[in-house]
Amino acid sequence: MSMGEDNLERTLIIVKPDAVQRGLTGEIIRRLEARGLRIMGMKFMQVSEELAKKHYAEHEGKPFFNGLVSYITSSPVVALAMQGGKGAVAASRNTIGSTRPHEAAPGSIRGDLALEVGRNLVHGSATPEEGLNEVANFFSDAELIEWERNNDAWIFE
Ligand code: DAT
Ligand code: MG
Repeated sequence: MSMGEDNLERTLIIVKPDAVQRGLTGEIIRRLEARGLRIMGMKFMQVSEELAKKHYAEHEGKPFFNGLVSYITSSPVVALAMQGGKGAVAASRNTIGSTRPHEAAPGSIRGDLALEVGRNLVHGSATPEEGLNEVANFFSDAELIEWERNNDAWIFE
């Protein structure tokens, strides 16, 4: 890899319960991987109520908070830690599309595959700082692998 690890950004991706139930797990991972993000951790898991409340702490007290927690804990998810160079977190958010799928651009995951905010298929960290924190909430260090992908030099400048 031609870039230092210091330049890498991390994002927590969650393939949410609706996406897993709809058989869209592969489609969602495919789009993010094809964009160039490199998988550094991945697991199929049931999100506990405790982890859900921690993950969505910024939304505590909002009217949709309880619905959000019950949605993310309603059925298993696939959690991924992904990384890329500068701007990778912003790029992943664009690939995911606007929070409210009916406003999401066609070509984005939500814009192509979802309609409603409470069934928006996928989570992605909003900033590099959020990415670091959220990945740490979902993955232990032992579950994360720093590795060199053979084609990194063709994706990371
Ligand atoms: P995002 O998931 O795009 O990062 P967010 O962090 O603002 O969006 O909110 C987290 C989740 O909360 C979002 O995926 C869906 C839900 N949510 C946000 N705003 C909402 C609203 N106004 N009504 C209902 N659900 C909402
Ligand atoms: Mg968010």
